[in-house]
Order: sequence, then structure tokens, then C-alpha cells
Amino acid sequence: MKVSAFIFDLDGVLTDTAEFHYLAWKDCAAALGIEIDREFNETLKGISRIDSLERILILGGRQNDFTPTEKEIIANKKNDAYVELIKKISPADLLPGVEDFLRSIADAGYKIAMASASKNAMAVSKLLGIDHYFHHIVDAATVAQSKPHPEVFLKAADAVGVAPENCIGIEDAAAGVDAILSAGMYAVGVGDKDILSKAHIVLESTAQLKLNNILEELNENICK
Ligand code: B16
Ligand code: MG
Repeated sequence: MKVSAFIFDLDGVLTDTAEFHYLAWKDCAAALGIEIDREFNETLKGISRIDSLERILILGGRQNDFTPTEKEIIANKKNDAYVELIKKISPADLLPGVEDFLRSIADAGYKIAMASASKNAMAVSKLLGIDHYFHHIVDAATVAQSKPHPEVFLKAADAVGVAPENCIGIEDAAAGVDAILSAGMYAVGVGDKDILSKAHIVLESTAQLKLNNILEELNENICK
């Protein structure tokens, strides 16, 4: 096993923007007469902005009520509210252990990339003060197919010049783990063991992101 690059998801792996997405979608959905709760918000994790809106409209039985242009206007409004909310993000919002892990893999010479579904990924990384660790952050606006399609992970690997089989992808969402596996990469899931069971390794929290442990565990799992 040769690992040359780490490819990170953003929301749920580096920081937790889910609450901000939730607050912005909640107001937006309420204006359409649809109520969403935090449990429903879980199903939007890792899902693109427009696909999230589609899911909300289906929940409210309003999937046939808007033209594509109207949907775009609604999605833009949600994003304006989200962008306002994320202005509060600072390095204190990094998830536990993330900066130490980024530093350790940077020092060890690995390529580092980000494969987020979020069009705000670059702005959020800057607010978190971690943008300088990344050799490449995929622009989600250039990605045609949402996770679980592997496109965003393949674009990230290509941008840093590393073959997919030499990449480790790190994700908190089942759709993201599926995307990593379809890309032909090693998958590290962070979160619920049952939800992320397809990943090669599942860690309970980002505090367990340690370079040597990940490489050892991967080697063990692959030799099994
Ligand atoms: P935006 P990830 C995803 O980020 C979020 O989990 C998801 O809730 C959001 O809808 C999506 O980004 C798009 O975000 O509206 O900012 O483009 O988990 O792929 O880093
Ligand atoms: Mg995520």
C-alpha cells in the first residue's frame, strides 16, 4: 500500500457547518410553508445545494410547484443567509485534532486536497485559517455529479497529481464514503460505525485522526 495524498471532505470532517446550513434552510423552507428539523437536516449532509432544495420540496410535497429558475432563486436566497451566518467562523471552529493532523501530514510531505460539495469551501477554509495546508481545493461549481458519484474526489486527486489508488479520502457522510470507494481510494469515515460501515476504517471522532494509526490500521485491514 502506497499512500501519497489525503483528500478531505469539509463539513463534518474539518468543521461543522451543518448547523449553519440547517438554520439557513429552515428559514428558507418555512417561507415555502415547509417545516424541517435537525433530524431531516442529517439527510442533507454532503448533498449539493440544489439537491438539498429538491429534497426539501419533496418533503413538503411541493416538488412540482417551481420552475428551474425559481428553484435557483430560492437556492441563492438560502446561500445569502448561509454566507451571512458563516461570517462568524474562526479557527476555534476547527473540529478536535484537525489542525495537528493537517500539520503532521504536511510535515510528512503528503499532498493534501479538499473534495467538498460546498461552493463555499474556499471561503470557509480561509475563515478556519487552514487554506494554506491545501495544495488544491476543488471548486464545487466545476463538479457536475454530486457524491456518491466519485467526480469530486477524482478531480482532487488529479489536481495534486496522485493516482486514486494512492489516496486516502476522509468523509463523515455515507454518500461521501461511497464516492471515495467508487473513486478507487482508501476510505476513512469519521462518525457513526453503522452509517459509515463500508469505509476501510471508521473513527469515532476527528480527535482520532493520527497519521501512524491510520496507516497501520489500513495495512492491517487490507492484509486481512
Ligand atoms: P453550499 P461537504 C456539503 O459539504 C454540506 O454537507 C451540505 O449540507 C451542503 O448542502 C453542500 O456542502 C453544499 O454547500 O451550499 O455551500 O455549496 O460535506 O461536502 O463538505
Ligand atoms: Mg461532510
